[in-house]
Amino acid sequence: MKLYTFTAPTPAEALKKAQAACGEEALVISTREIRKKSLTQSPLYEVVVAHKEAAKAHASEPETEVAPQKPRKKIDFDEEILLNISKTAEELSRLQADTLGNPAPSHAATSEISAADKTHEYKLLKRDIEALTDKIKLLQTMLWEEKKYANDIRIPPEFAEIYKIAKESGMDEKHIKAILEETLEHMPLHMRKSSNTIRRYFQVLLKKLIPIRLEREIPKGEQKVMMLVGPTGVGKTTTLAKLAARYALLEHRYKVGIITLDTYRIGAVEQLFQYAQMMKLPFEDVIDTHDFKKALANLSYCDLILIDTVGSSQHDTQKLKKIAAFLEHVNQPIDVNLVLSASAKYQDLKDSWEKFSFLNIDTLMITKFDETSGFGNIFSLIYESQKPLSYFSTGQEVPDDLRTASADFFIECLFEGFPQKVDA
Ligand SMILES: Nc1nc2c(ncn2[C@@H]2O[C@H](COP(=O)(O)OP(=O)(O)OP(=O)(O)O)[C@@H](O)[C@H]2O)c(=O)[nH]1
Ligand SMILES: [Mg+2]
Repeated sequence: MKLYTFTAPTPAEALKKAQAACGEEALVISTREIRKKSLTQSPLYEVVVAHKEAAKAHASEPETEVAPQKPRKKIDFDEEILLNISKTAEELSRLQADTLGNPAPSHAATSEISAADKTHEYKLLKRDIEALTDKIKLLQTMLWEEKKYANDIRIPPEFAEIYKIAKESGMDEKHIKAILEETLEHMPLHMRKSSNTIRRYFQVLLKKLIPIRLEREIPKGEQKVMMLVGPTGVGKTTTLAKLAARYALLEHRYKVGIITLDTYRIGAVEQLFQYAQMMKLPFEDVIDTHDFKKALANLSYCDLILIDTVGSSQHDTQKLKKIAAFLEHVNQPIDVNLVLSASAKYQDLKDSWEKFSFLNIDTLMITKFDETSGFGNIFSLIYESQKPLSYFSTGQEVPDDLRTASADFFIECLFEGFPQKVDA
């Protein structure tokens, strides 16, 4: 990184010269007035910019190269640049305020500056200040984070806000790094100019990384069997009840049957049986693989069969093997859906995924959207597992708090948080 100095009668012109010589991404270190306006001379302003490899050949006037006083660690130098940019913006704002606050002095020399010139200069200053304010916003955001990571891959200041959002959402560092690296390589330069454009670019990019399995009609004469598996207490039974209502009573009018394999936990059968009774849906509870075959046969007239399973900790291999045995025992294709809570840590989600994936998971159903503020953990799981999302559970209310998965909604939650219901 080298420093270059540019001078001109106005800060805006000096900045323009700097950008022409060093490019738009040159970082402004300082701006100051080095010569006061007099009767015979116009004022002179100096802008010092830092740039990796400034294109000296294009500079419109000779620049002074200012060598850093002593060798420092790169990150210290960068920090100094960040702070200096804030100072520069302050200076620019002050200069602008001075200009606006002291309209044309009455002496002859200044009266030569036409009103049109002043308007033009004001517009230039305003534009530059807006650009700097945007940079400062991003840079201030960047000052909070771990320097080690920032130093590892150099995050340009324009990406600081997006880095912060991703980090605070609980997204895995490895994934943030991979996505940032890709983006830095491919994002068109003109899009890097404002934090809003970068934010929009990221939203679109992340959306494209979210696979969704859309809800489809069940073809006439066919039967669909869906099984919900997952860790304890994530909301399998509640989600299954919501799905039953959706398919039998709300969005569709299918014949729906319910089977539970969860005869292990006290009260589990009762919990689901009550939902089935309320919705007047056929219900079968199953203890072993033989029963399972019989239950499927009993419900053969149904368009959709929903199967609830016992919650298994990812460390409980016995229970997981038992679920696998049920799946292997029937010839019928069964759609296996892993239910996971959005409020779990990424590491726990990853452990669950690793333990359950041998069941040949078809989709992920994500619950408890209303109980978390960060969705980066789920994003990372999707990124890692490449499994599509099918349904989101957004609260405890059966059947209302269920929605079909959508990348738009998911990314909205990732960036803005889950839109909590407002009590009437
Ligand atoms: N806040 C919130 N709570 C939920 C959601 N889904 C389920 N719950 C609650 O989570 C608790 C557990 O739900 P269950 O449906 O019994 O969970 P499960 O996975 O079947 O639990 P086990 O069968 O014991 O493994 C209940 O109190 C549900 O009301 C959700 O989307 N948001
Ligand atoms: Mg349950």
